[in-house]
Amino acid sequence: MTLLATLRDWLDQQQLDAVLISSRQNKQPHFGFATGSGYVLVTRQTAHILVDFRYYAQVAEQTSGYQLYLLESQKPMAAIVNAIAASESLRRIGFEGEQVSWQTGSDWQTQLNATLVAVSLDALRQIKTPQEIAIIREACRIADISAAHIRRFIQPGMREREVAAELEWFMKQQGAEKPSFDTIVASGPRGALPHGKASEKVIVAGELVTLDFGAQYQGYCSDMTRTFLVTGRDPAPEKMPLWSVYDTVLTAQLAAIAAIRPGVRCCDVDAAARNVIAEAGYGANFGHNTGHAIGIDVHENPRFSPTDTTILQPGMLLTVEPGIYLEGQGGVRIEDVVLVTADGAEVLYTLPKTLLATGEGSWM
Ligand SMILES: [Mn+2]
Repeated sequence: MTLLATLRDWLDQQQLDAVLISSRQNKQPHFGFATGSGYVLVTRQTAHILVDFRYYAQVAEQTSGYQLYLLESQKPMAAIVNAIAASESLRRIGFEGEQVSWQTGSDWQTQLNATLVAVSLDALRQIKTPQEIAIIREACRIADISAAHIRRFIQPGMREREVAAELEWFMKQQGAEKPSFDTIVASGPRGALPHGKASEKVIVAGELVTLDFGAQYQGYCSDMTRTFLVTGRDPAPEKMPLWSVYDTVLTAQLAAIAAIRPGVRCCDVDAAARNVIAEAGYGANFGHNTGHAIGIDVHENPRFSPTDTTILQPGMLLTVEPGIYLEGQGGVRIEDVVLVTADGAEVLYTLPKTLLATGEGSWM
């Protein structure tokens, strides 16, 4: 079904006459590019895009099937929407309550001649179209080859920040528009920080280093985590316990992937990973969800969490990223992006998940 047909089915279900879309992420499929500016208004019969001068030409070139309006100070959104509402007798208009500020929502309530209903459109993005899946595959391919590159690049003595810079530069060379989020490089004890953004810390031989990063490609995100062993000398004996931690995280990650197929609840996939980690005695050291859906946003719904009962369907894309974090010692996380297929799951990365050493001539 097309984007507009899907939206109109949803309007029926919600008993709405129209929906006013204002968020960057929900406008993107209509505009064909990402911007915080402008609006999409979809009614039962017609579809409209309202943009200012900066975007008008690009929208005119990239879209079809929408009536276009130029937003100007004398012709603001409310005037245009009120004219459409009058001509089509629109009474109930949905708007993105979670995405609009209180101030904006209050203004709209006084300016728009319709009953405004706060809605969320995010569920409509859960099942990706074949075209979206193809784009995300490319975003994942960029992350995958960048992970292979950065593994060879990392040497003891480098700063985490230098590694992040090389990784982000390389992703752009491969076609990424930008990183999907601030690159995480967490080495040694900093590995205990699940979101340890790259710092000035020098990477030391024998440490583990966790890299969590992603590429944005054509407005869609990838998200990937690998934990490597920094070479230079054999790991110190006191680091050895993390080897079994690594094994536990990998076993948990594979168990979650094995649990993914249509009809399964998200919370059951979370449990598959969480049980492995709990049985190994690290339940308290895994304090986040097992994964999240991904697409236009890095973090979308549903989640592989203990409480999300969403049923998996083909075409959903989610991450699987269990981790174990030991304060003062370090941590391990391994993350893939997984496509829910007709009968199971497809991992979109190829880099091996066995513990790999850094450096060109690595011995593992
Ligand atoms: Mn993630």
